[in-house]
Amino acid sequence: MLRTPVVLITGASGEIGHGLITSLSADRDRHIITLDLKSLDPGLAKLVHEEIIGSILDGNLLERILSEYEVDMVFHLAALLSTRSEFTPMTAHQVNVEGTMNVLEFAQKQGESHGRRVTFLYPSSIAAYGLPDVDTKARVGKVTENEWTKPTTMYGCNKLYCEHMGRYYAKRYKQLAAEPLAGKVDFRSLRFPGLISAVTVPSGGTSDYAPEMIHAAAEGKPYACFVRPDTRIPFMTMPDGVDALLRLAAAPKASLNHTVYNVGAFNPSAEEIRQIVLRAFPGAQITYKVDEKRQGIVDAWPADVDDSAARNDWGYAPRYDLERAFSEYLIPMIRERYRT
Ligand code: AKB
Repeated sequence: MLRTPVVLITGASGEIGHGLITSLSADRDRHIITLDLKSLDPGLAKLVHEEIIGSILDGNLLERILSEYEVDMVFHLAALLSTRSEFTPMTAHQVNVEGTMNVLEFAQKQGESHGRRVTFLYPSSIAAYGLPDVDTKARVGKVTENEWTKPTTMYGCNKLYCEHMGRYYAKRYKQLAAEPLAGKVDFRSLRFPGLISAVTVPSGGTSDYAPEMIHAAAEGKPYACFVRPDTRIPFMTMPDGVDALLRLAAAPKASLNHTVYNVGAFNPSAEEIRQIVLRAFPGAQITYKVDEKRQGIVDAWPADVDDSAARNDWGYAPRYDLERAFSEYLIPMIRERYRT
């Protein structure tokens, strides 16, 4: 039983959790507990106070955590990504929507029980957008948070709905009750672009072609890219993604004019990524084998995002543009990772 404030990270063994645990654990006053179906890498497990193996769908388990800890911050990372969700839409809805509802309700009860606001960080996605066709996508360019939000995937629908649900908990929760109950959950969400990590490889997403291409080249494996060369969506490096989550978590509440913020860093086409990778790994075999169905998903995502609200409200400032992302982060670290 730990009655000092703790941070809960759900889905902690995934790609974002990896970087987040490392950064958060630098603050020794903050205890971290994690909840995931999969166990953490042993190096990360050492950095957390308790690693709980289990599901966000397990109400009894959440009750147990509620009784043992005073959680005042939640990073709710658990989710099924866009490609995987299309194969199992019911499971996607259970994990991405019902699971999120469980974790929001958990945060609400935490706030009611210890009396402090629970900061709730929710990574949403560019999948919340749905552009009707590639001509419109090319014409509109950067999108703001409130336009073109007609997602075309189960995952995108789940993310958009949960953004609304988070806002409901923060502002209107049980609005007809005698006592005011809203505001216990301080919901803050980022719409992430494709994230590219040098230390982990994603699985189950549709922006995966970029990280897959880079990691395959470094490993000396051939790679067939599943989208057309001219495909363009926004990306950012994982360190910038983790930094954005931490900055948004630390921002004074009064400075936040929105609950959901776009964040982006660079938006190369698939062919531009291929050319950079070929310069770094001249022998790499990168070809195209377009999967029209997955292509359709990426074609509905915006070519770029307008993230001026994040920059103005809480100082979002990615360290890596396209050039620096590859020369200072991805290429050197990935080379190191696969060095034999
Ligand atoms: C996915 O491809 O599903 C994710 C995302 C863009 O949210 N990486």
